[in-house]
Parts: sequence; structure tokens; C-alpha cells
Amino acid sequence: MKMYGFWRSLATYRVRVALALKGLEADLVSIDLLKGKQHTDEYRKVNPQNVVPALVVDDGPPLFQSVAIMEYLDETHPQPPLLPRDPRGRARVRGLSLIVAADGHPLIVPRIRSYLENEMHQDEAARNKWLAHWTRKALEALEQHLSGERETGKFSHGDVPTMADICLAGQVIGAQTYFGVDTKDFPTVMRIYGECQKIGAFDRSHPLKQPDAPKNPAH
Ligand SMILES: N[C@@H](CCC(=O)N[C@@H](CS)C(=O)NCC(=O)O)C(=O)O
Repeated sequence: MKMYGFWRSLATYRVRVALALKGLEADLVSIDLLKGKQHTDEYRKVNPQNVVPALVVDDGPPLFQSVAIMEYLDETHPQPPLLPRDPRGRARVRGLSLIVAADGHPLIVPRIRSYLENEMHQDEAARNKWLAHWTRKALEALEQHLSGERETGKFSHGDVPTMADICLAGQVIGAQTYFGVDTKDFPTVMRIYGECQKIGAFDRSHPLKQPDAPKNPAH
């Protein structure tokens, strides 16, 4: 397999953790989002949306969208499962995952940030306020679910990691590493993040541990 991704990308992180949990490897093609390399004609042929990740699994077109890729990996490599067996549990794990992947994360990606800067003429302080606000809103929603629902266990859903934990961990990394969001108001989220970090697949997938990450990243 070949993954087009970037060290800093939280959507890439999600697929990286899923691959690692399943003991799979993919060669990395680093697309430098900080240099706008997602906009090249060459990369548009890989992913017409000009975003990472994209995963090449065969001679067909690359897979796209991190949640769809994680589900593909889960269907083709069922062990260990990233989703519970029961439909209701699957709905909950998908719901928790989408709080991050469908609602929180899309508001903080480079194309939104550059639109705020170049088209809406928002200064850095305003942009940082935006990023922190939407990052916090997703964490708040996760915290409400996870602290109040009996399905929560050692991890977001029971005692083994699922796709919900992969999304949660990426959200926490964004909050802590990129946007300086104080996470003390989210104790359940942070407890679960701590459990994730004890697992090698999560730990070694951290953005700052990737081969294309700068030695002293200024983010
Ligand atoms: N919903 C997509 C999000 C993909 C996405 O926005 N990726 C970001 C990096 S995390 C990106 O490549 N952004 C490029 C840009 O915004 O210009 C997924 O989960 O795969």
C-alpha cells in the first residue's frame, strides 16, 4: 500500500493509527500542506479534492476520506475490529467519530484557514480564536457523551480501542499540539486519550514522530 499524507495532518493520523492497529504498513508519499503541494496538478490526479490522506491499495483509484478508508481497512482486515459488532454500538462509535471527522475537524483545515485569512481578511488573532473555538466545541460534545453514557469504558466504547478513539486522539493532538487549547475541562476525553497513548500504534503514529515532521516544528 502507498499512503499520500502529511505528518501534521490529523486525517492522515487517523488512517496511520488504523493501519498500525491492524499491523499493516504503507509507504508514505509526503504531500507538504504547508507548501501547498496538495494543489499541484500531479496530486489532483491522486485526490481531486486536493486533500490528504489518499490510500493506494491496488491498481484502482486511491481510496479517499479517512473514515471511509478506516472502514475499508476494517472490512478487509477485520482483526482487531475498529467497530463493535452490534448495530447500535456501531452507530454510537460512528457518531462519536463523526463529531470529530465530520463536524470539528473540517472547520480547522488549511483551506478554511486560508479562506479566513485571504478572503475574509481575518487577522491571526481572529483565526486562532476560530480554531480554538471549534476545536473546543468538538471536545465538549465528546466529553458530554463519554462522561454520561454507560457504553463508555476504558475507551470510548467499551474496553478496546475503536474508530471513535482514533478520532478522539486526533482531536486532542490538534487541541494540544497545534491550537493551544486547554484540555482540563475534558477529563473523560483526556483519560481515554491517556489510554490510547499507552498503545504503541497510537504512540508511534503521533504527528511529531513522523519521518516527514521537522526536527523542531514551529507548527
Ligand atoms: N474529511 C477528510 C478531510 C481531509 C482533509 O481536509 N485533510 C487536510 C489535512 S488534515 C488537508 O489535506 N487539507 C488541505 C487543505 O485544506 O488545503 C478526511 O477525513 O479525509
